[in-house]
Amino acid sequence: MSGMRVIEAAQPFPFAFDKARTAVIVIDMQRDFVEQGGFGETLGNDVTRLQAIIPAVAALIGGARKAGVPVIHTRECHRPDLSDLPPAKRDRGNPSLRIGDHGPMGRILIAGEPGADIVPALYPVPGELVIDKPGKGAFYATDLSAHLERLGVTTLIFAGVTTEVCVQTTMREANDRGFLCLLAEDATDSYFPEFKAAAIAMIRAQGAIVGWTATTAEIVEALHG
Ligand code: C5J
Repeated sequence: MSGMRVIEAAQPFPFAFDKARTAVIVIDMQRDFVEQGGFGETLGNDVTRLQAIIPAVAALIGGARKAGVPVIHTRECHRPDLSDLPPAKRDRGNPSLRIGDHGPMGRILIAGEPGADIVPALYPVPGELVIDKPGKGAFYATDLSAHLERLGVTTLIFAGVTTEVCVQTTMREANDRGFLCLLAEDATDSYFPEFKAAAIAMIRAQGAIVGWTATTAEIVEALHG
C-alpha cells in the first residue's frame, strides 16, 4: 500500500508526504523549559504557557507511534564540564541562574540532571532516539543527519518548544538540508504568543518558504488514513 498522504487543510497549501519516509521530531519538551525552577523560568518567563501544549504533543506522539512513524526527541543541554557551552551563550543576558548553576531540578540545562530531562507525560519509550544538542538547532553538533539518513526519512513533522527559537531554528536547518517540514501548530508554543504567531507566519510565507503547518488532529488523521 502506498505511503503517500495529503493534508488538504495544511497551510499555506495542501501538504503531500510519504508516511513511510516520515519522522516526528519533538523539540526540547524538557522540565527545564516547561516546569517551575528551570532554565525558562530563570530567564523570567511564564512557563505555564508551555505546559498547556503537553496534551497536543502527547496526541501527536501517540498517533505517530500507532502509525509506526519514528518519534525523535531532542534535549538542549550541555556536558557537565561545560566544554560544549560557549561563554557567549553562558554569559548572555541576566538570568537568576546561568546554565551549569545548581537549581531546584539539578544543574541548569546539564545532561543527566533531572531538569534537562523530558517531562514525564512525553517520556520516550525504549528504542526512540533522543538527541542531546548544545545549540538551538538539532542538526548543529549532533548526529541527527546520520540517523535520518539511516531511517530513510525525507519528511519531518515538528512539535515542541519554543516555536521561534529551537523549533524554528531546527526547521530552517532541516529545510536547507532538503527535508519537507511540517509544524504541528497546536503542539508548539512560545513564552511570547506574538512570537509564536510571527514564527508560524514566517514559516508559511512566500509559498511555504520554511515549511507547512497543520493541526495535530489533521496530522494524526493523515498518519492513520
Ligand atoms: C530556548 C528552546 N528558548 N528550546 N530553547 O532557549 O527553544
